[in-house]
Amino acid sequence: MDFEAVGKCSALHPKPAGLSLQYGTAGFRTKAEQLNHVMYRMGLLSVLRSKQTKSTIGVMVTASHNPEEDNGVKLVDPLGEMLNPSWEEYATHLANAEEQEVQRVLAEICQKEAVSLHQQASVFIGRDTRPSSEKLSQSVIDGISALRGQYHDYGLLTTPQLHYMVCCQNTQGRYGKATLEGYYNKLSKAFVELTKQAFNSGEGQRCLKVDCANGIGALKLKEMEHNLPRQLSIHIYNDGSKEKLNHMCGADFVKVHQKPPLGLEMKPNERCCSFDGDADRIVYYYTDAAGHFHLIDGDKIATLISIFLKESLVKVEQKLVMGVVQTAYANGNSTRYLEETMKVPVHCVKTGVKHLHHKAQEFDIGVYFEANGHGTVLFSKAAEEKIRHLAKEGKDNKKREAAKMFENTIDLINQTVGDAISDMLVIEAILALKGLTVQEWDAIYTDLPNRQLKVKVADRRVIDTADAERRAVSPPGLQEKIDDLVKKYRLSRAFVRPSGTEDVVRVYAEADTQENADALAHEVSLAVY
Ligand code: NG1
Ligand code: ZN
Repeated sequence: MDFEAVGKCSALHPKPAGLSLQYGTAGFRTKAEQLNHVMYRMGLLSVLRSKQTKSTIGVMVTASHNPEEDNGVKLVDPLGEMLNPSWEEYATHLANAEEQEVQRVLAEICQKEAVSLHQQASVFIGRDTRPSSEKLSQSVIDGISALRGQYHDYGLLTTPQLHYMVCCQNTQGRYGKATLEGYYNKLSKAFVELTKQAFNSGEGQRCLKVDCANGIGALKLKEMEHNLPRQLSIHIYNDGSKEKLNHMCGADFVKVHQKPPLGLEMKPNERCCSFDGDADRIVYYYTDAAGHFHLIDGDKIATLISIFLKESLVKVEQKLVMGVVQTAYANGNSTRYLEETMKVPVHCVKTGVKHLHHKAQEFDIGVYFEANGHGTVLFSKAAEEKIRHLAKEGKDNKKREAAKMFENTIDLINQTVGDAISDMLVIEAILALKGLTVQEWDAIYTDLPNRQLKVKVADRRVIDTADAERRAVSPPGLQEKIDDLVKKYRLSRAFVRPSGTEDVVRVYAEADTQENADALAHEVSLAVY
């Protein structure tokens, strides 16, 4: 194939002079007005990746929890996973190529990856509700069309919905139907079945307030709501009709500031949750009678789900190995609770969903969550088959019924990536089944007080880390300084790492009291300069 059409069209999507971007942990992210060329080129790259894998590839236009003026793009691999690391490099290379080099870079990728240009290409596209997203996704389409790829534009989707569509398409429907209706039906059917017992026991309505960050989550939750049992009464706030996306609301705001979002009024002990801007993260929270705010983050979500799955395993009498995967940001007390009380193996990996996902694949049941609320559960093929077989053919009635519940849990979980809607339904089902209030869930263990800070430095790449980002190996002397500061406090821990999505260094500290965690974070941030 000649790349002439690519060249012509490329001129319509010019790269701003001198601009260099990197495909980071969440794809490309920056100010929306700088992304036209990146979108076009990711359209091109998705066609090559599709030809090479002989599968449908996804392209999602979103900047998740970042400000409304930003945007971003990431590619989704055939089974709904994040893009393969060597292709991340091609993405960076292609995005930064000067106009006249684009065709050559494409040819190089084709040669290196033995891409057969005669192969058909198919790409699925989704986008969030940012004002810039529609135009930018049109640039993706221009790229796909320039290489004569086929595409399906789903328009507005949550990020995890696009991952789901791609996975369904490439597994010939075994994972579900690659339509929004298919997604809603799969999840709501599993939820209805799973909660039948709890909801039919005559208990009143269960209310949940949901802050949708003024983003796509509101639209999609509204589309799904009527499929859910009326015993779960969902109240949507920050639906985007009044305020700006992610502004003083959403999962990231609530987690980082440890306070409620704007636009959602909380009465004492009401169960509330927040999605982020593309609905792949979720955190829960409530205020107690004294007006104190309590955050229930990804670590506590992972713990609740792990407890439920462990109990389910006992009921079906299956010896499947379960593991939990966390990052350095996991609260120290969550790790202790999982390891010491629950006796579940816990692994710490580098920040970024792809690292967690990869590690979780090593278990029969791999639960992974970032503290910020991004996470899901993976079931090995063998584990899933065992449970489904038992649910269908099990001789023992009790065990068969337990296996059916387990099967519904599996179907309710979006295994391709963290999914706020799916995670919310899993949590609501578990709380209803176990008859737990939000306070009881919160009380499973007590979080160590902690603080996260951002530090602007001249070049964040001078910081290099090891041991799943828990230690700084450069610049020399920094780790020693951090060690000395940590020694000053009780139950303390601190680390620094360069962000993969923002031009900042992140500082994390925990200690016995909030004052001490704040002081330690502050002192460590001074050591970073
Ligand atoms: P960076 O900017 O690399 O810290 C943030 C989150 C990650 C992950 C990515 C992608 C924290 C501390 N970091 O990465 O966990 O979610 O964004 O969105 O929350
Ligand atoms: Zn997100």
